Amino acid sequence: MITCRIYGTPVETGAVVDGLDDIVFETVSEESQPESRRFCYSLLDNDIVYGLGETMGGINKRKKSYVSYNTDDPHHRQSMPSMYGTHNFFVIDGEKSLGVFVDTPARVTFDVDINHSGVVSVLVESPNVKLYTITGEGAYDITKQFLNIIGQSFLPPLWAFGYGQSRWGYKNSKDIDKVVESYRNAKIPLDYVCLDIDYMDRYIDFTVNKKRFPNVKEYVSQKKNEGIHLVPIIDAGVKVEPGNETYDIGVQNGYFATNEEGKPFSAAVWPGMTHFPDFFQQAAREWFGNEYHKLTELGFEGFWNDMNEPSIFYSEYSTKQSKLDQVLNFLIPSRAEKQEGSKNNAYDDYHRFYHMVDGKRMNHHDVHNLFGGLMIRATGEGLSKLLPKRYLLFARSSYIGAHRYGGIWTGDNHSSFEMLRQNLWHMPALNMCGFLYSGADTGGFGGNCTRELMLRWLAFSAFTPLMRNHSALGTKKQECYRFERPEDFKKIIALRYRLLPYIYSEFMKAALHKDMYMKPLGFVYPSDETARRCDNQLIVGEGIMIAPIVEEGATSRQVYLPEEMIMVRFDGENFSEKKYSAGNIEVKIPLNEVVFFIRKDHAICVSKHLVQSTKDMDLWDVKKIGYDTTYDQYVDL
Ligand code: MIG
Repeated sequence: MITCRIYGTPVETGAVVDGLDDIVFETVSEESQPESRRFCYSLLDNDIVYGLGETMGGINKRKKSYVSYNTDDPHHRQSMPSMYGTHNFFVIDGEKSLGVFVDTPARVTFDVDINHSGVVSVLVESPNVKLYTITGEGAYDITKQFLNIIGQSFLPPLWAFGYGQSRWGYKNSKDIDKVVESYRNAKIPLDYVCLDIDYMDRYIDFTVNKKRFPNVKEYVSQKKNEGIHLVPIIDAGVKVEPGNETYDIGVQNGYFATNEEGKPFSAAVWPGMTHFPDFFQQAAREWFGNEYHKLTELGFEGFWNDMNEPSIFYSEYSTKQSKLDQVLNFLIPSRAEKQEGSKNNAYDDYHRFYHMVDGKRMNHHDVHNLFGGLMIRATGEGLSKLLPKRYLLFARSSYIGAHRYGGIWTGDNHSSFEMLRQNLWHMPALNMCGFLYSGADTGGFGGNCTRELMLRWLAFSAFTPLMRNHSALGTKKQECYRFERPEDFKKIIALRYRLLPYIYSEFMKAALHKDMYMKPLGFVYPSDETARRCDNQLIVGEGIMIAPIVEEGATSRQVYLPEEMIMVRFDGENFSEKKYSAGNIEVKIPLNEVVFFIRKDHAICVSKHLVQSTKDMDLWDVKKIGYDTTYDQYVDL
């Protein structure tokens, strides 16, 4: 059962779109409105708090504080309060269970059992909020009720489930060719390569640098014939550049966010000074979404959206630089970022521009957490009009509801086992908030990735819908073929491809049935206390349990089997199966192997042959492994 209490006059966020007739709405009437509101929920000792999407920490969110205020902070650490997205849904699960969705674009702080308070305290920094509470039969049932009202996940094409290679630093078609050739030579499957900001002409959205990509249209189609999709990045800020069509149309029609004087607000990001599209206006969303035609006409079918918190280096108000500084920063954008205080200015700057929200001029700060998600919506709506088939889209900043238009990746993590564990913890929490298509920068964005870390991380990412190796400029290159014995990497990515009939099928089922694709064990075995406390294993789809090695130096690990299961080992060619009864087992997992478990009385489908790209994949050419039962494959190209 779902109840929604409406306080004040909340902004329509677009998160809840379905089942409205079954929700009990109550308007809370009051004489005067407070500036902020606090809601508290008491916890029993045994309660687990699940959810909160893209926040740091484990599967159980207890004993930490989280702040929903979309932030570009590339130094990921356990103590960071905010990440890129706002996903204000959590479930308290124990003897009784309760789901809570705090629907507001305002800043929200969640103190979850801080100092053993035994309380979840939610502070909303606005009088206006819709507070949904959901009761039901435990965490899984409550989450499914929530997924039912926020609408169906975006459906990516099959190739988006292939393996992708990316790196900030690929400059031109030659760089891309080298990457593709090296993967093909090493016989490591690859489906797409991402183009980071250097493909653009001076970081201007919807342009392609002609020197770096001379015949881009032919190039895109040539790569597609080789089974490789190219996936360009689009940033939120539109360069101030009279004569550029995107800029001109935006200015002429009032499609940009405005400053205190009502003129387009200027903030510096990669292209130098930019204006931010006012994604709160429907007309602006349509315009921006349609601008993608400049790229879809060249053959691109997939995109990633970055800097949509929005990230700000400095603004027309926070620039404290000499003319020379400004010129240098303009010429060398990376210099601008390093300027003292440039990042910290963002918080003040978020108070210095405005949007038109349902005909009302509103300060950005008050609707901050919605901005990124609305960019995803603009992009997704545009692409579904421009392309006859499914597109790939994943973005950095998001709000619940944006999952209907695209996926997300978890931003600038770094090369460490801690971040691999975080990736495992993030996945079910994101799934709870509708974001089924997601994944992390495999191998880590910042820092240098070791061979061991990359192999272990790939063995986990092999199960996440988005499986992309991405790294930052200046870090050690981490394409799989650069490490010793690339055949070990091939083995793991081969497993991903052999499992694609299952992964793709289970993803589609989860999306169409408004279900989760990756679940904590406690969702599936709620009355098993050991399963509930397990935070290094996950259920993937209906039939698989994974228990990856996420500790540095480990060569084996303990795996908890809540029920009898079949352990499957993949050696690069063959799947070997062995039955184990419920309980703890110690499992050796060599660096170049993937081990997973098939749940009792479940079967799964695997491809009989390995392909180098999903383009050559026959999803029906499968064999069944696991228990002697049927498997309903969902295939729709
Ligand atoms: O200020 O486009 O998270 O994936 O490689 C950094 C360059 C901008 C941040 C993204 C990252 C991307 C990088 N971007």
